[in-house]
Amino acid sequence: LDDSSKQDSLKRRSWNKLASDVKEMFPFNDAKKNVMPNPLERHANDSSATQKVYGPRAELKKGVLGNYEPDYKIAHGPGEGGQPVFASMEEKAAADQSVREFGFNMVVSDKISLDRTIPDTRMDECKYWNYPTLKELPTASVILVFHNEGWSTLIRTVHSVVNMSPPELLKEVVMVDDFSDKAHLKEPMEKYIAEYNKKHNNVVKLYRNPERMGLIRTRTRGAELSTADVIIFLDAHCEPNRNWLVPLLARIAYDRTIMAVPIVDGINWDNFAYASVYGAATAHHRGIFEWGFLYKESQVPQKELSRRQHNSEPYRSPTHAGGLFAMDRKYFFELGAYDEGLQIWGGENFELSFKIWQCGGSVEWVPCSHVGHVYRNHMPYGFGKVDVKIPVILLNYMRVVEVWLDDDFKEYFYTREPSVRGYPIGDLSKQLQFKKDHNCKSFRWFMDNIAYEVYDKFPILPPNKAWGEVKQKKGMLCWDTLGQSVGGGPIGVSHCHHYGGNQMFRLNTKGQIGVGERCITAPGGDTLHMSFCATEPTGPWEWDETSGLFRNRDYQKCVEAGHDNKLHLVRCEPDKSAQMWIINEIKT
Ligand code: UD2
Ligand code: MN
Repeated sequence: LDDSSKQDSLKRRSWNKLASDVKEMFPFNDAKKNVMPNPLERHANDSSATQKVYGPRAELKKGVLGNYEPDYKIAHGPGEGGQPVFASMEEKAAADQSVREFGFNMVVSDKISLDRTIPDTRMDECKYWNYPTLKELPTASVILVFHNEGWSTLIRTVHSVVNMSPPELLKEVVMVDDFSDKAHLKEPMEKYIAEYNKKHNNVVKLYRNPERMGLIRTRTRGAELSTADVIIFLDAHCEPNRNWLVPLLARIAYDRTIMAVPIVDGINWDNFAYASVYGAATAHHRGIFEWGFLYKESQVPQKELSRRQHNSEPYRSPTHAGGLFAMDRKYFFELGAYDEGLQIWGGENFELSFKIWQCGGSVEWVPCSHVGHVYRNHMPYGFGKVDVKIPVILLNYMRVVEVWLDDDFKEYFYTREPSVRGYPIGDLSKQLQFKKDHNCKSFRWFMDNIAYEVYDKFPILPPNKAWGEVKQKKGMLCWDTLGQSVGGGPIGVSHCHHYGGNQMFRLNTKGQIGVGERCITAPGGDTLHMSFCATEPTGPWEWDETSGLFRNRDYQKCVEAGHDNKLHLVRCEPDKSAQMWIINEIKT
């Protein structure tokens, strides 16, 4: 066996193990189930809580009380048990084409049953929880918004939602087509849904947008069209796991101002293998952000974990990835739904989370609810006609920042994204009025009490001394990351394009050079490289505006573009034009 086929067989072996776990994890009437204490008990003294203490699991009858475990037959076929599936050599061209078109390998997806089984990725504890009865729980509308999604991934989402949810709780699956133009999403889909509905009590409802609205506005529309107590958004390429629904609804039944977020498992875009993103499902993570508002996940701080008695209990999270969550429908609209000024994609997760936290609600991640999501290879769709000169995502972030951040925190965002400062972002009066009317708390309160680990992971940035393109004083070339990432080759120079991006650098007042969320270092004292930014936002860099010298204090050397068009540290020579740099601000 060569190395790669060895790895492959290892991978397959571990997947086989998972598949057999599926069987092992299945007994319903295990006597062990009596021994787990009841995690809902901790709320018994809380007057706002449902006062009930629920009985031990063994007394519960399947399908009567909240522990809904579907009849899960072990099936044999491609992708069953969440195993990877591969395209054949003959299929490779079609597979590659489908990846370009959808961001997923649809050739592989098409081989997998729409009702396939997946491994149970929950913590073992989850199987011993007692939940409210189906009658005590609110009903749910699952909302799937989609734009030009592939057939089998979209339809498998519908099937798995229906297969994995107690019919008593799943009132409807609301599909909202965001102006797709693919033929398979027209009549063929309508016909398919009509047939499917005959067998499933008309559970699926299909609506279409008259124009491209983007995922954020389409979700608000989906919520308007929904009729259940709770709305649950999922991306249109998801596979919910066992008993995913009840733990989410139970939190909302307990407190309607909780946004309940399932743990997102990964489905591979190329082979559709299903796996827990963090391996051991007991290591909890939660959603945070850096100061350019790139979404991040990191381990839940001990302080938060120890607020709970059981490791499978929900924990609070500053934010969430955006796609998958449950909320009381009325509460969603009481909060004003999503800001209507947010366009197409991005930032809406922060808008909703900050609004919830600052105005009295909370965001919780629920370890006993797992949902698989296919992470794309790339984003296959464009944003349609948008009248914005900066990236739409940054415009969205700016709206969130301007409404929900305090002035000092706003400044950290503009330090990280200096080129968008002052860009017109439209009317915010509705959002600001809401914040005032609801007496919402400050962002500092949110940071200090909820998102405190952000201070450690992403230190507050000192102001920029200069930012923009770093251009030769007597030449036409600019510093360019050349698309290098951390651990990659040296960065260099190329023709100045004035678009920012790979040519946008920031030198802060403490000597650190930033580019996007990364930093520039010269680890060996020669070439310059992309690296993770140090915990302290400081560095050895100095730029002298008059001489143009870019000096590294650690090595007492200066930056020069070599004949290889890479940036090098060499002996400083103040009169050498190859060492003279100017920094021009540019607007992206
Ligand atoms: C993540 C979220 C996604 C959303 C996004 C930021 C997860 C797993 N996914 O990106 O839900 O919060 O971040 O905004 O947390 N769609 C439309 N109209 C559009 C574009 C997309 O309906 O104009 C649909 C799309 O078909 C899909 C959903 O919106 O069902 C999310 O889009 P995505 O899967 O491309 O986003 P993703 O997972 O990269
Ligand atoms: Mn997605």
